[in-house]
Amino acid sequence: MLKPQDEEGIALIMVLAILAIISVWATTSMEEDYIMMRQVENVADSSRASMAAESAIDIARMALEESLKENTYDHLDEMWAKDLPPYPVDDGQVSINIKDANRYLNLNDLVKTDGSADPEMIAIISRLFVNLDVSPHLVGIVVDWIDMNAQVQAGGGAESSAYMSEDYNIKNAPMDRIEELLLMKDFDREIFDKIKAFVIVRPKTAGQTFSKININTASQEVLMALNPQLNLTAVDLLIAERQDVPFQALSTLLVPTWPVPVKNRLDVRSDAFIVRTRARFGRALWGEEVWFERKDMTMQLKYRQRLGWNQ
Ligand SMILES: [Ca+2]
Repeated sequence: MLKPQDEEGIALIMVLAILAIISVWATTSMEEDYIMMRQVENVADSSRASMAAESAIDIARMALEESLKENTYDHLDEMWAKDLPPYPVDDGQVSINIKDANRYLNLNDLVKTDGSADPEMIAIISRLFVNLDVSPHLVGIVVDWIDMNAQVQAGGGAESSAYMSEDYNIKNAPMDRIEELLLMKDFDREIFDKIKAFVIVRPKTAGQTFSKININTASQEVLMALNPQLNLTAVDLLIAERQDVPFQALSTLLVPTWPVPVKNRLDVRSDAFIVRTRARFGRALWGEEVWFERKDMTMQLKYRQRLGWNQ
């Protein structure tokens, strides 16, 4: 049986113990409150960043639709094409970058709609690769990755047997992402980095056998790959010419120097645009990539995706 003073003693110990527990709880709670405050701040920053990115997309769409009203051709001197520095908003900043998809060569065009290889596009991409110091046998590897048959391309290709040691199979279907190149035989990051500024991956436009290349926006490298009859000097001359006055119709293009089949692939306007927005508020960074496709006088959103930190 406990004596009264013992009971007091125990009561005191219990009070002390409870106090200790409370003080530990209070300290962690203060830390949690601080973490909570940081979290609230982060959430506020990231929602501001996502809203800023959202507005940037709207602004990009307006700029693109405005340019549709102005003329029937697209060129690098138009408002949408200008590279603007990041724009300050409150204590954050937003940037918009718009590129037309028609300045790039579409790798999916290496294979026709019937699933067979397109020799003309193979020649174009091979010229691009050679000019970029990339082995042209890699073109055959891309063709085999996309085409539905299991026949290895002459001059170097790779069908399913080349991927036996991988934990994935050959695709035998159009590419969905440019990064698929990194899965293909003999490709590596260095080659990918050399070519990524000149090629794109997109589905074929309905009713078209290939994506058109805009002669007003295509780079020197793409123009040289397109036309085997134009050397560097001639392409630079063409670029200087379009800087003075953009091509408004294909008929104004120097007809004799362009082989007709290649000319069929050209246009003076673009039908798709890639918008990249980045917004930074506090610790939050929000990036998005959006595809717009021209439909009559409007821009239709085809897809949007969030960008990673390093994209
Ligand atoms: Ca194949």
